[in-house]
Amino acid sequence: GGPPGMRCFIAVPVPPALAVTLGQQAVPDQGRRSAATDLHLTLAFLGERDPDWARRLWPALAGLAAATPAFNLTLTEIGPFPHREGRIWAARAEPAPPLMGLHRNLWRCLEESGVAGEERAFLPHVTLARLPGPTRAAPVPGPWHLPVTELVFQESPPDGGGYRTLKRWALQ
Ligand code: 2AM
Repeated sequence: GGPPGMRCFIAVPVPPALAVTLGQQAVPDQGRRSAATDLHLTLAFLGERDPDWARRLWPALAGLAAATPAFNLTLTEIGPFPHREGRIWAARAEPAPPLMGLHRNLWRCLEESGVAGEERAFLPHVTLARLPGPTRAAPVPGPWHLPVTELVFQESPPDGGGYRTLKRWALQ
């Protein structure tokens, strides 16, 4: 019984103009491209959660967004990525202090709500394609610039892709 859980995560969305630019970059053969409207940089993957539980996080997340100045982030290169056994083709973001600070403050909020910290290290990236296996394609040097102006709370449907934005907060 009980309401079904939803798979969800908190992310920085990629604005449409940059999504178009990133969508024009080549991905390795047989890569399954992410839809332009799905591009994001995940700050916190929450896994399966009850929608009511998620809603109770929202005031703290609104407070965090309102207290965080917007900033620009450099995407340094596009290439293979160590997560998921190298089966991800992603734009790598520099671990700049404003991003790492936002990530730390977000996790402070989440831990106060009882969310256990993540096992995998935070390697900031925007996934552009999923690959059937590791690739030998060489990385493509950037830079590209990601304006970090919003946080989004998104639901990831079980069949992958087509994320649904449940809530959106503007940074300061
Ligand atoms: P990925 O793109 O590197 O696979 C929706 O699936 C978002 O949550 C994606 O950004 C995905 O990262 C991320 N995600 C999925 N499972 C995760 C996990 N166990 N730990 C951290 N992030 C995860």
